[in-house]
Amino acid sequence: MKTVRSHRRQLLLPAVVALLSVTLAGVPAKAAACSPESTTLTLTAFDNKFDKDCLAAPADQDFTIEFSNLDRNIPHNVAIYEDASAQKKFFRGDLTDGPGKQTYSVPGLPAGTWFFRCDPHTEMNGTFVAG
Ligand SMILES: [Cu+2]
Repeated sequence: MKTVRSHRRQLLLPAVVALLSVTLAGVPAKAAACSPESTTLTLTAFDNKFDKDCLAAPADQDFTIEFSNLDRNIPHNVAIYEDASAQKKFFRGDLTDGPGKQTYSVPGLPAGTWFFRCDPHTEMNGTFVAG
């Protein structure tokens, strides 16, 4: 039993080290797709698309998203998650019936590069930069 266990550990450690170095070295510091300019953001949904694929807000500061939905009879929203898996939610705006407008008040996000989408139409999505 003991030999099997230590053997496993010997295999695991190099694998973890390899994974870490790929993670750290393999991704060049990519310039953010957009950068924060204001705590008042705007976003429009039209023809089942957002007009932006990148939103940005200062980290750790509450902000608003002035959301316009121009699609008649198609509800859209804006939700912000850690990543595209949508497992960790930062914010989920109520659905906005179209045509209509709604201002979302969003609590400050930690610094990082996150993900936003429309929940009913997950192909409507983009990058959210908090920095
Ligand atoms: Cu939608």
